[in-house]
Amino acid sequence: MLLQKPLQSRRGLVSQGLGDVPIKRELKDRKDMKIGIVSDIHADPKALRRALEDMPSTDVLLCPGDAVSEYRFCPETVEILQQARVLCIQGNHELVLFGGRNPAYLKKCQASFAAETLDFLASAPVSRELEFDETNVLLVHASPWEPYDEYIYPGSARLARFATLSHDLVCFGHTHVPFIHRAEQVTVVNPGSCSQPRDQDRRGAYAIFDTRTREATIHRFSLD
Ligand SMILES: [Mn+2]
Repeated sequence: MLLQKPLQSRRGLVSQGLGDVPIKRELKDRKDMKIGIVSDIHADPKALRRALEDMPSTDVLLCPGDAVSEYRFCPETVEILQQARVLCIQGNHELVLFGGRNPAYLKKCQASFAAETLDFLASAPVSRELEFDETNVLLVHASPWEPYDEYIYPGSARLARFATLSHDLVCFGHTHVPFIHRAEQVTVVNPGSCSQPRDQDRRGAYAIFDTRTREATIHRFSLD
């Protein structure tokens, strides 16, 4: 059973989640920002570290879900996300783990790991709206529309619908297939997975969005 409704009201979102308020205040007046987007880490701290090392300098980092796996929580991954002040949402894997569908494993995690480490992801929202340098950003794990778990691949007929959103940038993951799409005024970015690519390219992936040019780029790095 899901604990939260995936897309929450606009007003509620910006104040939710750990670290959101101080970061928003700090970044509020910054111009020409680089937004780094890294997704579907699946409890692989080595791949996450590689992605962050490979990434050019950024002003803010976003993770649209699946930082851990429903059967493998990883405190090291969470520590990296906390240190880098990555703004996270929950993916389907966090929803299974924290939503009570894997109770025995959740109990084991609660006995093994610090509550604040678990809470970093357990208290994360399932969608988030943010604003950086007049760029309105929507972060969801798979899709902004019910049932919220659709797999949206490059070339999907669903992509046209993004033009109906009021955001400048929509980021999601879930498919582990990176791509950038322009639906009229809306830039759609799936950064792929930093650890488990599912396209033809065996390298890890992340994305950068530049608020000055409003251009997104996909970057690949070696996982060997
Ligand atoms: Mn995933």
